[in-house]
Amino acid sequence: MRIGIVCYPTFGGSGVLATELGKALAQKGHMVHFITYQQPVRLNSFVPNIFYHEVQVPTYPLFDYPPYETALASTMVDVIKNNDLDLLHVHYAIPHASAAYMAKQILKKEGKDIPVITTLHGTDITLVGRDKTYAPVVTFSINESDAITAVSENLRDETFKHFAITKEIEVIVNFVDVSRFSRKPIDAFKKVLAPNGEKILLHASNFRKIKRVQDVVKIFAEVRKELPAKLLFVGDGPERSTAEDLGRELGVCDDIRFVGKQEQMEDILVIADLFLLTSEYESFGLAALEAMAAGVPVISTNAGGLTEINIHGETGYVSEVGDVANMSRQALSILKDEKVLKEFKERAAIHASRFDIHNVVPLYEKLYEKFL
Ligand code: GMT
Repeated sequence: MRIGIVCYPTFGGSGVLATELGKALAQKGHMVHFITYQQPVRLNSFVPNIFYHEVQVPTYPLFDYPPYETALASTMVDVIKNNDLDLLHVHYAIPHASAAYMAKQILKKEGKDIPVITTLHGTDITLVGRDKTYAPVVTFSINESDAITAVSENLRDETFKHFAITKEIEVIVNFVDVSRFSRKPIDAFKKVLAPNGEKILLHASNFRKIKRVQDVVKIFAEVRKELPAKLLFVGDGPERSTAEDLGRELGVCDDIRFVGKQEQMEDILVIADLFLLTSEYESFGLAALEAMAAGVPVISTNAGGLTEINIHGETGYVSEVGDVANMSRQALSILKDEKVLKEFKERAAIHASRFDIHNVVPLYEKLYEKFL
């Protein structure tokens, strides 16, 4: 098949998932054309049947806001026509689904019917998409898609709850390449971060408000009172300095390392003992799944789709949003006992393998085939 993939090229979960999907499809022999405004971060090696088309957004003094959606729709038309694409798969509704609708209509006038598949990822529905400035366009363009998928049952339910959707939404869960994440820890790396064998807690996100990173720091401070530990913050974003300030206030800053945005997550996750995800909402929590694939148990909230991947008492524990005391107790109960920690690590890895790339990518292929 000749497939167009549209996504955000950044470190966010939707872009990561879309890029990994494209790479997996290409490895299976499909021709995959990425259409984005920048090279996607996970598209970092040469794959013969992957093509990359950058969306250029020319500026003009009149434009306070350069019209990205128009440029994207025009690029879609160009790429679909010149590469005779069979379908277009857009990730994250805003503005990808509406740009795809526009491209589809333009191509229809020229006699080509391009099927559009929209995958909903989370904040495009639960946060940004619901805002009344976007909602009518989001509702319309989702309904105009030939197929709609959501990354968790929770997101599917939320979509029906908040938008007047007239079509079926298929749940195709996010996936992880288990073989990539199940590797041996690099000892030297671990020694630099935890020279005295301290336990390593890790949080990875875009540090937006919804992630409640201050709760991560508070949990770490509680854990630190009882055992030697280090906290690794991966990623960057608006709440990073809040986390740093709080760490200083709680006297644990020296044991916190901010390592910024990282591409080689598999090397970092494998040295961690516990992954913390304190979000107010997560449609799925791909970062937690990647941690589990690396054999790292997860302490998370029970928000959104998190309970679909983090199984309470098996792969980690879940708590009410903001219940720092409970999450700290849960973290300590895992970290304090080597035997318990080992069992949680094993179960996390086993559970993650249910979401292995080889189980999920065929579901997308099956969906695509319906339109060919
Ligand atoms: O979490 C973010 O803010 C990034 C966002 C994105 O769209 O890039 O992530 C969403 O999509 C991921 C991949 O499907 C999910 O694993 C995340 O849970 C979801 N984030 C939220 O729902 C907040």
